[in-house]
This record gives sequence, C-alpha cells and structure tokens, in this order.
Amino acid sequence: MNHPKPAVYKPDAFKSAPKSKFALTPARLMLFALVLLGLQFAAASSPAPAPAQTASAPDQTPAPQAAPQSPASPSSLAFDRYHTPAELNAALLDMARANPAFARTHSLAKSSGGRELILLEIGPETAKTAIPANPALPSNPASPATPSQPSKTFPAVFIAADMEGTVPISGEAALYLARLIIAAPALRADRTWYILPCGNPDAASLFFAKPLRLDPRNARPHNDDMDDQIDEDGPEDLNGDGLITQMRVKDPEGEWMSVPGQPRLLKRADWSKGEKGVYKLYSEGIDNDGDGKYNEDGPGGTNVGTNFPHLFKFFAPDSGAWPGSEAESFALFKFFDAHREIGLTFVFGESNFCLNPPRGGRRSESDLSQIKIPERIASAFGADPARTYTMAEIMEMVKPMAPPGMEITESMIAGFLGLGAVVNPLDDDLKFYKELSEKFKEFLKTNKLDAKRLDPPPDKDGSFELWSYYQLGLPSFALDFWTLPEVKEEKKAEALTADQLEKMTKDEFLALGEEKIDAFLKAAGAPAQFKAKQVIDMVKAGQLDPKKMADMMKQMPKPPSEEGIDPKDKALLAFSDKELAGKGFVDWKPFKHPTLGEVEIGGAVPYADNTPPPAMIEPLLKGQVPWVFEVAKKMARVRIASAEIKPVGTGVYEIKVRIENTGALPYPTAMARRNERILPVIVTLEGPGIKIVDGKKRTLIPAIQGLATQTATWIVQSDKPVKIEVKAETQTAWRDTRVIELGGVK
Ligand SMILES: [Ca+2]
Ligand SMILES: [Ca+2]
Ligand SMILES: [Ca+2]
Ligand SMILES: [Ca+2]
Repeated sequence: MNHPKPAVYKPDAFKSAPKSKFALTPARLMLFALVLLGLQFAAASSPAPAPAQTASAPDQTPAPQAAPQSPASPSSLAFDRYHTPAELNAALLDMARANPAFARTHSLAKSSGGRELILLEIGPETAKTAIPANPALPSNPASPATPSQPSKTFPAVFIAADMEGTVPISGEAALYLARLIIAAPALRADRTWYILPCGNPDAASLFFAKPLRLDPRNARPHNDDMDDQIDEDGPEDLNGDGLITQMRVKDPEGEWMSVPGQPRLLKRADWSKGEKGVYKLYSEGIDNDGDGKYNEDGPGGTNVGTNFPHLFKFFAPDSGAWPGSEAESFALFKFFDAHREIGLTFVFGESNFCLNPPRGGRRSESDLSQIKIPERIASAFGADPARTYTMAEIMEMVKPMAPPGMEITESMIAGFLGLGAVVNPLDDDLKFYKELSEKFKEFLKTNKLDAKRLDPPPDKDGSFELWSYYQLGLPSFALDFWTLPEVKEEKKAEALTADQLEKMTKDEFLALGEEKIDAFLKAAGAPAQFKAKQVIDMVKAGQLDPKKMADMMKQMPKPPSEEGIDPKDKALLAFSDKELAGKGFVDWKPFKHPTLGEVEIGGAVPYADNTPPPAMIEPLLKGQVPWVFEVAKKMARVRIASAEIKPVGTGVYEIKVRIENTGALPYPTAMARRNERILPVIVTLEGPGIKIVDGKKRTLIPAIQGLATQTATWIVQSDKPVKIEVKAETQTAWRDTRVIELGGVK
C-alpha cells in the first residue's frame, strides 16, 4: 500500500493546476492554498469546536409540520396606518398566541423609557423550545431565551427593524414580513425567523407624540453637551402648531439665504459666487439654560442604531458611552451570541445594501511601507521575519507562488497578514452584493417600483448592519422602503454665453427664435419685464445688436443661482405640494422670540421626508418585503452531492465525498473567513470498527463558494462489511448525512 498522502482536503482551484514553471513543491503549494483560503495554520492542529448539535436523520427534508392548520393572523392588523411600538408588540404577541405550533415571542430587553423589545420567532424548531404561555401574565407570555435552550439544527434569518427609531415604515415592514411567513408554511419549513420590528422603541414612540419631533435617541438621560446639567435644553413648540421645525433669524453673520425664486427654501450662501448669508438657523425652541445655544441637550440619550461595535464613534453626542452600553443593543449581542445558527441578517431602516453594497473606500490605518511578516508565515514566503518589507516587496515575493490564473491582490495579502483594521467590504463579498443588487433592481421593476433612491444614506458607523457583516461575518442586507421621489429637472435651454453672443450676427441672433431668446434672457438674469419680443424688435430696429447685448451681459451681476440647494429639500417641497396638500412643509411665519427677537418659524415637517402617507404603506411593502425571501433562498446550503467508494486493496477503500453548496451565497462570507466567526464545513466519517488510513475523522473545509463543490477523500480499511455514516455539518448552512456501505474483506 502506498504511503498515506499528506492531505485529504483538495480545493478545486488546485485540482487541474498544471505543473508550475516556478517549481513549487507540493508542500509549498499546499501552504499557499491554506494561506489564500484563510485557513490559519493553527486550525490544523487545534480542534474546532463541535457543531451545535448532531442529528441522526438527514436534515435536508423539512421537518413535518404539525397538523396543517390555517394560520391565524390578527384580524386587526391592517397596514393602513402606522403602529406605535406598543401596538407592534401587541401584534407580535397575538401572532405567537394564535400560532403556538410554530411561533413564540422573546422579550429581549426593556429600554430606558420602559418599553419592551419583543422579538417574534417563527420556525419548525420553535415550538419545542417554547415555554407555555401563562394566561395570568398581562404582557409577554414567553420568557426570555435561556442559556439552557437547545440550539437549533436549522439556520436562521434575523430581521432587525427601526434600530434608529426614526423610520416608522420599517416597523410596519417587519410586521408585514411576519404575516407573510405565518401565512406560508413553505417559508418556515426549514429555517427559523427572528423578527424584531422595533429595535429602538423610545425613539420610535416620538412619531406618535406631541409635539412631533424626530430624534433617534432613546430615553436614557445623557449630557449631550458635557456641561454641568443633563437634558437641560430640549426643543419647544413655540408657535403651537404641534411640530418642532426650525427658526430662521436675520443675522449679519448668518450663513443661510433664501433660494431665488423659491422663498421657502434655504441654502448656504456661496461666498465665492458673491452670495451673502442672511439667516442663522436654529431648531425651534428657547435657550432654557441661557448658555447661548438652542436645544443643545434635549431629552435622552443614545441612538441605539449606532451603538454597535464596528467603527463605533466614541464621544459622538448620541452614540452612547461604549458599544452595547444600551439595554437595547446589548440584548442583541447576547441574542446573537446564543444563536449561532443565524446565517443571514436584514436591517429595515434608512440605508439600502440591496441597491448599494456596503460602502468601501475607507482608509485603513496601516503602514504599508513597513510590514513585518509573522514568523510562522515568513518561511512560506521565503522572507526574513526580523526585517520589515514594503507591500510592493511582498507582492514580488508572493506573485510567483500563485497558481496560474490566480490573481493576487494587495488586499488579499493585507487581509492575510492582518494589516490594519478591516474597514471595507472584501472583494469576494462585493461580488454577491453586486449580483444581488442587479437582481433587486429587476425585482423592483417587475413590481413596478422605482429603484431610484434620492441620495441614499450610506451605512452608518457603529450600525447594526456593519456589525453584522464585519464582525459576525454574516451576509447583511439593509433595506429601506421609500424615499422622496426625485424632482425631475426640466430640460434647460442651452445657455448662451456672452462670448458666443458677441460673435453672432444680427440674423443669427434673430434665428434663435422667441423661445430660446426668452430662456437666454432668464438665464442671464434680465429683469422680468424684459421679454424676447421687445429685444427682437429692438434688434430689428437697430437699437440693439448682439455685441451690445454681450457687453451688457458681462456687466450684469451674476444671476442668482439655484446651486447649493439640497435636492432633498426640493423633493420635499414638491412632494408636499403635490401629495400632502402642503402639509409636509411649514411656511415661514414671523414670531416674537423671547431672546432672539424677530424670528420666522417654518421648514420641513419632521418625518415628511422618510415616511410616506398611510395609503402608500401597503403597496410599498407588498412590492419590496418579499425580496427578503429571494435573498433567503440564496442562503448557503451545504449538502452531500455524492459519496463514491472505490476498493483499492483488500478491505481498503478510497472514499470520495463531494460537498456542494446549492445556495448562491458563499459559506461562509470572505469576512467570516477572515474573522473566523463561522465554523468551517465539518465532514466526519463514523462506522463501527473502521480504520482511517489516510485522512482525518473530522475533515474541515474552510469555505465553499456559492453553487460550488469541494471534495474530501479518505482511505479507509475495514475487514467486515460496514455501514459508514458521512456527515457534513455547518453552523449556518444546514447539514446533510449519507450512509455508505463498505463490503469488507472478500
Ligand atoms: Ca447638558
Ligand atoms: Ca440629552
Ligand atoms: Ca412649532
Ligand atoms: Ca441652551
């Protein structure tokens, strides 16, 4: 018999690699393979933790449902208005009560304002972990998750909504999603759903409070301005219209000016264009503590939505004392820690990873000119661990080691050497983000919805979605549901410059026609009464010629410019006028302010720019929420595609098992391989009396790309006929079992 081969794990990438002209030794090649695949050298010697639970039966078949019953959905649940955080909770409790066979709730935490964070769990393994409801309890009948709860064998999807508490439609979307899942047994047959419709209930409750104000902070008292008092200066509804808007005050030092022709809008004056600021802007209120600032320290608190560890902002006014300083966010740390089966997350809120992948281009703080190569890697690179190298030098060292066709990038090397913090999405992950983004656009088109978002807000530092991707290593998708429709720019007539005009003959000028001349006059800032008709007459009469006009034009002050207006302001006004009967904007009206004197109060109505009128809720959700199911279908799903047995000697067999990922998403993400948060695929062989001659009883496959296959091979010896159970187990991508039979010595 041959001497056992050194390795059993054979990544596809190397199977067909021809003998390299760089004379790679197999060991060197393997080492490189391990390097690139992110399998740390330590992993080979240190045992990986056991998978969550071993199942005796193949798990590919969905668990049978309890007697199919028509799923109850609370009749009161209509998406024709926005629901308070308390109503959202009540709806979840109703859903759980009505469907005990597959649904339950968890009370995750209580906010500083005393509001409960209720999470709805739906799934085939939910009932067996459920704690019977106690009818005597008025609120949540289910107890919080306990550490003694058995872990689940199916993967889970987690949906966190309204983490910033400022996007009412996101909570509705979560509820809508829950209703769809309850109504469709197929959606909940082989995975668990965790749905948190309101991650920041204190802030979310402000949408239902008077006066109306938008603030992402929870109710925990916090000294925002670091003076000697806490929460001493919040806003006041001075004009009594039930809204907190803005105050503008004429001030020589003001930076703001009205937009010419659009007196309701303000823009920052551009000094370089000769514009002069007229107003100072404040939020509506008085200076309660007399420190000269207005509303600098309102009630609360911390924005739960940015209280997560990745790129957490220390000392920002609303980010909290440390990541997880709030009960709301810390409860999620605990929940994710206890539920390692979560394999996909969605965040319903303001940003949208379905259209735009997580933001890249952040600068990582690592010095690429002085890189030390760790000793354990240095020998593989043929490098000296005692000295420093530049990135360029390392690239030169590494390039010849790469198998043909494999491109080595600096970021791969930086990633492997662990240089700096990871602040940008990894290239391999951007592939699926981009692909899904294209699919999402098609999906929206099919549903007759616009993929165009008005200046989509980028992901925020310290957000749940970044934590979930960068630190938990999960495919993480943020999804918003609405932005103001963009105002279509009217096609501007070609602007005629003074220089062009100067060169024109009289006839050429007249040939422009009345319409074009009017547009030109307007663009040139001519007085309103100065119309094309007069100009044409004057030119015809010889009183005016193009040269004279060009001279006049050059001496005229620059026309007021619309440049510098926030397109969102413009969109809000247009939407307010057209769809909200003007209710989205308060016209500026004079007000006598106790300390500022004559001011004007007005501006955008809180939430008008991110919260569509109730009649739009259901159509928007209907067309977008089901996208979650499309992505969930693409979750990595590991199965045993084939198991071949080949006799290679007396009672000796080669067993070759092909492990397939039938999902389009990789298992795990490149980020998870980098941060080692998700276990590799663990393939085991189990059979009475068998001897594994070559290969390991537990074979680790670090990653399987979407729709790809990996092969594991063993040489096994057995004198007797025997049944061998082959298992492929994962943390978040299902598991599979297959029984094979060896014939024994014949
Ligand atoms: Ca203060
Ligand atoms: Ca405060
Ligand atoms: Ca007001
Ligand atoms: Ca103040």
